Amino acid sequence: MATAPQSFLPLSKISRSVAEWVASIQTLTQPEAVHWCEGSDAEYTSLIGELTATGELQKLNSESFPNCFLARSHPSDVARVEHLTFVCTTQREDAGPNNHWMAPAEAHARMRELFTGCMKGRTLYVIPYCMGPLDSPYSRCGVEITDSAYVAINMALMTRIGRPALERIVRDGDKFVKGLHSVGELDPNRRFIMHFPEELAIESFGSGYGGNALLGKKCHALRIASYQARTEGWLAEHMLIVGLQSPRGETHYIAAAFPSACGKTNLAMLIPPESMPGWKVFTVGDDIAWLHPGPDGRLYAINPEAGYFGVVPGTNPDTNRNAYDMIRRDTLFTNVALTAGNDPWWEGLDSGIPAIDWQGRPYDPKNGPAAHPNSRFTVSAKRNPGYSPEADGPRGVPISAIVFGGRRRGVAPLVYEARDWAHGVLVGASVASETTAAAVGESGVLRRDPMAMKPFCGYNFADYWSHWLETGKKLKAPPRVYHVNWFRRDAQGKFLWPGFGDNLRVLAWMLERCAGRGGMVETAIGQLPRPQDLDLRGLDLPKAALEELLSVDHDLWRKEALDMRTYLDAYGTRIPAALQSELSKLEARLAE
Ligand code: OXD
Ligand code: MN
Repeated sequence: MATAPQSFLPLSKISRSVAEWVASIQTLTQPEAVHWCEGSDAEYTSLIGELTATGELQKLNSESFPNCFLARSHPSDVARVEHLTFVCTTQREDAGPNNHWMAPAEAHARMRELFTGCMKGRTLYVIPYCMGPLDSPYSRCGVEITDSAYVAINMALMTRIGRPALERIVRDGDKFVKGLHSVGELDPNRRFIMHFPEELAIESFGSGYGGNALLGKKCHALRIASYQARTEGWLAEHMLIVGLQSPRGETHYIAAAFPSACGKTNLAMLIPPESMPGWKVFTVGDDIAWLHPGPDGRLYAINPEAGYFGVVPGTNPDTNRNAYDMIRRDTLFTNVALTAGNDPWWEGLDSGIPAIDWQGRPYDPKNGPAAHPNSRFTVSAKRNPGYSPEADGPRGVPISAIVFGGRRRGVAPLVYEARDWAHGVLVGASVASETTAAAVGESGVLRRDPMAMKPFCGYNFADYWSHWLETGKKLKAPPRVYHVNWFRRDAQGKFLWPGFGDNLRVLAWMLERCAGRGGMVETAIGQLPRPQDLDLRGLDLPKAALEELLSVDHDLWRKEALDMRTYLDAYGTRIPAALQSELSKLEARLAE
């Protein structure tokens, strides 16, 4: 039911259910003060002021980086903690072999112990937020309670927070995700990120790192939302959304899933190479897509976020000009290094010299990189010069193609197209990628990361693949599905493909295919472009490199299919028959 804006009402009076929940958490955590976040600019500035006064934020050079600040986290709290992240469903099988599981009662009891009295002497911030445009039927709301002002300012940049979100919660019939967070003592031994999808609730303790603490992002918009999406008939995915306008003037939108720190932000903000004049690129989102079957039988995407929490190292004018320009003002940096002139510095910048490392020590290469490999920027999407005007629209954008990809030295070619939606689900389910610094643990280890959702799917992957297959059946015009690998290397370990802006050459082929024009060759794994089907004008790529990039080695692929079968076996009888049959068809084609 629509209600008039209630700007005269104190926030605590707008939604009785939110107020009651806040009161119960106040009793549990015993804070010194309670601050309801309005979401105004003045409030943001005042929180920044408080954090600067306590030294939690450091103001950067205001001439070169106006209104930019640096936060340094605890050195043991720099990434997501997948081993401490749990999905707590009543039945263990509903969380699946892809998740760590704990019974809800046990998880609540453990968390209650940690949260009891944990905010003594601290301020409790109440952050009502909306994931997605405030007026979109596809958006969903939540309220995060936290004792971290750093979290509050990050949430202000990353989501739509404050009074309008609270008013939307009332319009939604007081349905919202309850997210409770405390940094606790930042003790890795007292750290848990718990999800209760059946209760639409999150409890996170002991970490201030974005992916563990900004609960609107991975916890809500992926883990809880993926579960909710299944019950409501849509998909919550770890995907960027990008709009491409061709020189013919046609605009198409692509959603692309890659594991963390594999270049989603760069692809979402791609700058066309000079040798491809007339192309324009618009960013709708860089990390998460909520996908809904639309009334016309196409799939529509919204970006639930309103800002970017991107990996800083490697960002420079050649890799991502828009991101480089975007983070020169109004940006929060976490765990980057500093120059002597108080500018932020990171590996991959070709100007400036690091003087202080990410831990605040004088820089010494013996201590490792100057900026942490998972150092981050947080910035409003409005700062992106390529921000799509459609990103704030309530209807979302129609998706022409879905792209899956991983970071793989070999096996997967530069690009291939799935034969149809069901084959596309197998292609997505088969994604494998080398791990990165975005999560605690060894980097560079190859692991299966279906749909790039391994750390983020809030329920059993077998049920998730069934849901993907069912969603396809509801679409009259499903997107075409692709797999890409920008990271293939030669025998010497050198990347074969230049990547970044030149990835547009591959996307342009996909759009030609969607328009029914692009050429291809059938292979056992799907359809690949022939060299002449890719626009390679102006690109100096050796013929042998192109041949290798577009090659499919049947022996390696037979091993790949076998590995996939072993992987699927872990999901037992819940695996949809249609997925098994797609794998059998692939095996049969490879045996020919
Ligand atoms: C992220 C991640 O921060 O995937 O987006 O870890
Ligand atoms: Mn991500």
